[in-house]
Amino acid sequence: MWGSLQAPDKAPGTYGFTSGTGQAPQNPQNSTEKKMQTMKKKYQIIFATGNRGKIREIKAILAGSSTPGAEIEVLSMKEAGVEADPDENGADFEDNALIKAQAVYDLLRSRPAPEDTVRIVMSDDSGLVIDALGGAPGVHSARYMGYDTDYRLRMEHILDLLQDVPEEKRTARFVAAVGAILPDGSPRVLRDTMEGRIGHSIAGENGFGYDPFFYLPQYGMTSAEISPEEKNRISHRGKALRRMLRELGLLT
Ligand code: ITT
Repeated sequence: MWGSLQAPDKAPGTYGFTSGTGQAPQNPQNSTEKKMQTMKKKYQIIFATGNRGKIREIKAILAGSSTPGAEIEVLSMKEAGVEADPDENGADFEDNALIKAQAVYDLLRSRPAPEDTVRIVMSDDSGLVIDALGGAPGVHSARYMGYDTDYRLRMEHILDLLQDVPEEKRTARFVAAVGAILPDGSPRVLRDTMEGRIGHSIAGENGFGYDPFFYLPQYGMTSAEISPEEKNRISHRGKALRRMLRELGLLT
């Protein structure tokens, strides 16, 4: 069953799905809609993350993506009954994304997915890259100044570091590497970014982490001030996740 996910000759979003077009149904009750319901292939995506801000965004992004032919259930690792906390010692976002996904994949080995369900373990390794700080905090974003340090303190500290940095040099980006371990154990990973600047103050209640000082010039607001829907539409996470689903044939 899994081979089909990797088959390059299959059109995206059509795995295990027969639309029934081209042939009149034998039984009028057998509507195309009914067939779609009964023939939808089940996928379970388990996200190797313990970050509540991330999983909230991931679920909203996936709920807002139409996936014909597939019924997709998204669970955090905790909801799937496992918890992994591997050493994120990779050289870059991609390495760390695969380290996390692999750890959860390994823990789930002893608990096979239901017969009719294709299970994919995914992960998101992300961070804020500030050009004027030589790319910091980068892959260390979560642990910058200590895991438990309030984000307001971290942002105030960074604003202090950047106080003499002119507007045009305050460029920054959020980066997200989305990893996937397919049922046969093969890895996939890709990254996307959201470009912006470090603002001069902290504003907004939406999002999480460093959003309140990440200024988006095209909106004149921070990524904590735009709506969650808008953030998911343009964000590093939204773009990387949708691209991964497209590459797996799960999104048209
Ligand atoms: P998991 O490893 O359990 O997924 P984590 O928070 O440790 O959670 P990362 O190592 O990928 O995850 O670090 C990502 C950090 O980057 C995150 O904790 C935030 O500080 C920051 N970050 C990433 N995406 C962000 C976003 O959309 N908005 C604000 N901050 C973000």
